[in-house]
Amino acid sequence: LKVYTKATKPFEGQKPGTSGLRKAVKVFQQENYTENFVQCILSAMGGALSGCTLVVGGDGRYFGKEAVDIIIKICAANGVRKVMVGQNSILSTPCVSCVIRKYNTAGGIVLTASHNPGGPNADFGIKFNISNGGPAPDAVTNKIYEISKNIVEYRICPEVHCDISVIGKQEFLVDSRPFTVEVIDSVVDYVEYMKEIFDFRAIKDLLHGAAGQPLKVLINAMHGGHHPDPNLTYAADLVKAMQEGDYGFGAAFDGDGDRNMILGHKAFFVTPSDSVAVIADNTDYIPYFKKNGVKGLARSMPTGCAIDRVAEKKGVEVFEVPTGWKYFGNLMDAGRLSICGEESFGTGSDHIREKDGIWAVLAWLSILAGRNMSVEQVLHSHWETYGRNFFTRYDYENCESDPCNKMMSVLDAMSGDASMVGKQLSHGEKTYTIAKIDNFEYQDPIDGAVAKKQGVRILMSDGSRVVFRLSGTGSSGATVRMYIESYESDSSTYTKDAQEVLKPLVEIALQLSKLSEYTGRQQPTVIT
Ligand code: VG1
Ligand code: CO
Repeated sequence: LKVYTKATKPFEGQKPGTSGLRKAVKVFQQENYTENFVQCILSAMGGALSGCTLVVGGDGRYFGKEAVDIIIKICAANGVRKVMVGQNSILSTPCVSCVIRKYNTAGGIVLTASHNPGGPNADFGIKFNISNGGPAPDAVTNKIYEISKNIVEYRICPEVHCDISVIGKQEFLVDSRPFTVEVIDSVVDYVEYMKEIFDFRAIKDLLHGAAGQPLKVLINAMHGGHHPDPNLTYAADLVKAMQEGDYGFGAAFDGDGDRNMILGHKAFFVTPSDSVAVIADNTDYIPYFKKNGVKGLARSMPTGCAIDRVAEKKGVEVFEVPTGWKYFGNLMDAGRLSICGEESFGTGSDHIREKDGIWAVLAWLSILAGRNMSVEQVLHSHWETYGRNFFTRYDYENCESDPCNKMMSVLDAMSGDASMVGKQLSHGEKTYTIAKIDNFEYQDPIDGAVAKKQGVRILMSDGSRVVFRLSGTGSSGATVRMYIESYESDSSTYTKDAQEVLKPLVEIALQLSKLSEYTGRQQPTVIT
């Protein structure tokens, strides 16, 4: 088969965000848009490209199959030896990570816009994962972006026609070099791995009620037709069904299966920041950790600090990284990080290099089985030991970009203003004193890479925190995220509603940032 070189022109804005390039489907459908970006990914691989194997798959949203077809044709023309594709283009994000690692491939391309809605009038996304199975670090995504600004041509082999509905290998000769497309089962490798990590027998006994009542479980695998973001607002169906009281455990996943929300009986809500802390505290019930030990823990900066307390008690390192799973990878590769999470419903471990929703559910079920407790009992026991980190996030979606950028620069200026430290801020009975204010900067302890301006943090003298940042996954306008956290060690507060406890700090944060003025919004789009 023949390789063609097609002339093209750069598109503006092919800059991967927190988690790949996310745009409206219509943007990806423009002539050469997707081709350009895929060529940039491959070109950025440099010497690692020729003769390599890549994994390709996604969450099955609109435009996924078209994108797979384009990727295969461009890979064929760029000297890739083999592409492993999920059957019908489907692989969850954790599964892509698992397959990359299992077969030692050079990387993979994930086709998803995750928690953004899908469909012809909604979003699509392309993300490159490197050979460790994790999202490409900034150095790689910056390189992709640089190449995208100057691209003049791409290579394509239009005659590679594959049937991705049939599992098995299809062989081609491209420019007289062999090229293989292997269609793989969408779940088999992942399921096998989960069976190694967890004690399925114990989970089965729990579900069947070997030690008492059977545990009834309700799962909502959210999909791209809706807003597939597992939180109390967008997974309202699940919450409502759980409130009826028939089920003891509920969970929702996002479109690509890497996020999770955990609910107990009657929709008792586990915040993601607590969830990861509980898992870290209960590793005895998970065979993988009994075998490998727990080397270190981590969270993203805006995530509630519950896991820090677990790390302290266990005497292991704890890391605070910028938002986005790509920042955990190096620590895991270096053997310094075992379990980590983000407040945005992301939980995971070093079993792969992506967050993993199904893994989180299996971890929770293992803990419930091991401790013979309900979700709510596990949480209460956790708070009794460690105190409770109340946490909430306010999202203001799709605002006008300019005023939001302005607000962030005003906050940034505050973070450099020494006179802010010691300032007292009050609302009602509550008074907070600013202990520190900065724009979060992270230096990767392994490769020294520096990520700057990752969000303005206002740290109060009692350990409470307020964080402001702009989303890097939206496809239009600006989304402001405001994160509020406060720690309580008085057990009479543990059963209180987080919104009630955090109200004064929320009001203080809104006043300080003048958020309503800048965004024009009186209310957030979503509270999580
Ligand atoms: C959001 C979350 C972040 C998460 C990212 C990707 O990013 O806040 O914690 O890692 O989405 O998740 P941002 O920049 O919009 O705040 V996923 O499931 O969309 O890959
Ligand atoms: Co996701």
